[in-house]
Amino acid sequence: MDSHESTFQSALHVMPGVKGGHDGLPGQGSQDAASAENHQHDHHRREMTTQEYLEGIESGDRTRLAKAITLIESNSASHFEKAQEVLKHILPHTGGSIRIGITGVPGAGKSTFIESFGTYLTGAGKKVAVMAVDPSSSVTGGSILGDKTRMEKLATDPNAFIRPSPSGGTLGGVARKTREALLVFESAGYDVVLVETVGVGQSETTVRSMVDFFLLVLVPGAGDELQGIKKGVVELADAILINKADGANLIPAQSARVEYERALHYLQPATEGWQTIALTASAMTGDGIPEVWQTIQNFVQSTQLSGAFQKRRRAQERDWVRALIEGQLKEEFYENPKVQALLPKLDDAVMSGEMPATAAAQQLLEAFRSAQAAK
Ligand SMILES: Nc1nc2c(ncn2[C@@H]2O[C@H](COP(=O)(O)OP(=O)(O)O)[C@@H](O)[C@H]2O)c(=O)[nH]1
Ligand SMILES: [Mg+2]
Repeated sequence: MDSHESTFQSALHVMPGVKGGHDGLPGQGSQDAASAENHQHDHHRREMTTQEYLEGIESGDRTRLAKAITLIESNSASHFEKAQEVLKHILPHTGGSIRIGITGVPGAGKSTFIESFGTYLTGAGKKVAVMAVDPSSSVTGGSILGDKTRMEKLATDPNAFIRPSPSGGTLGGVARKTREALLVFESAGYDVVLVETVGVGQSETTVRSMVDFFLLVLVPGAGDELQGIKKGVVELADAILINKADGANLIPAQSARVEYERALHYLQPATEGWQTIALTASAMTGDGIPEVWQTIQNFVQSTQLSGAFQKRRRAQERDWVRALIEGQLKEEFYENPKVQALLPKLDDAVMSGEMPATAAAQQLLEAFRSAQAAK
């Protein structure tokens, strides 16, 4: 970890991500941020108790809140248990925020939008938490939310908290940590939680599965406006924001909005009872930003009234249990020594055409089951 606590208190309230294992589940001997923090700042090297974490979250003190999130992001087995204990206690105080996902290709203006939108919200008296889901961050060193200069005002805003993506490999691990951090922010009284992701692979679907409202940020482009973005992503969105609607881009942005609006009528809406809409804004000038918030408020009001809001949250909880189980099972399977011993041979046999894939899978599963039974 190259950053220290002073980062939290100094000009930029951007917290460091946590390096660690690859899966988001407790590992052995992985670098441990929570204890590193204690070693740096707590000279008697005493681990914080669950009670102290809970008081820290409740206090609203950002340094202590940061510690609780660091605990959640830790990959050590002992911290995992403590984190789960903390989560169990805060659970009754969660659920009160509006959870918003934001996606869009690099350069669309997500960071600039978050700065503008986040500042607008804190100006309206809201407490705003910003997180990112970026499974590539361990490779790239954090490609999203990394650009602090685009979020200068928000980063120093006492009512905003920016937390970069937890680093470490799999989307599943990053997703678990982000979801749990989201609960910590909610129990600490944050009103709006923004979760940013880039359009890579499955990460939009993952973020969609943890938020109430999903915003797709686009820029007006030349030619067919529907080219170049995956239709599947449009279908996840509750609103499409054509950003950079300023200067020479204003007119193209407005016509792009009309085109999207038309196209959206042919698509299945992402949320039951809500017609996905297209908006224009300029994250740079702030034009259209209040309308984005108004749209989200309309969405929340109408889906809460219809029950779609609550229904989605319940389904998300259920799906989350399934996702955790699937992740854990997969993990255990591939870490099983018998499977590890057999896998390369069977891979070769399948690739050389000596063995059908089904037979190879069967043999591996049997090896796994027998190893489990012998435990
Ligand atoms: N003209 C204009 N430029 C913008 C706007 N929003 C973002 N940009 C610029 O677009 C570039 C990419 O923005 P950034 O927020 O980093 O995009 P991200 O990769 O999606 O986070 C930067 O040079 C921004 O200054 C806008 O509303 N209008
Ligand atoms: Mg960015």
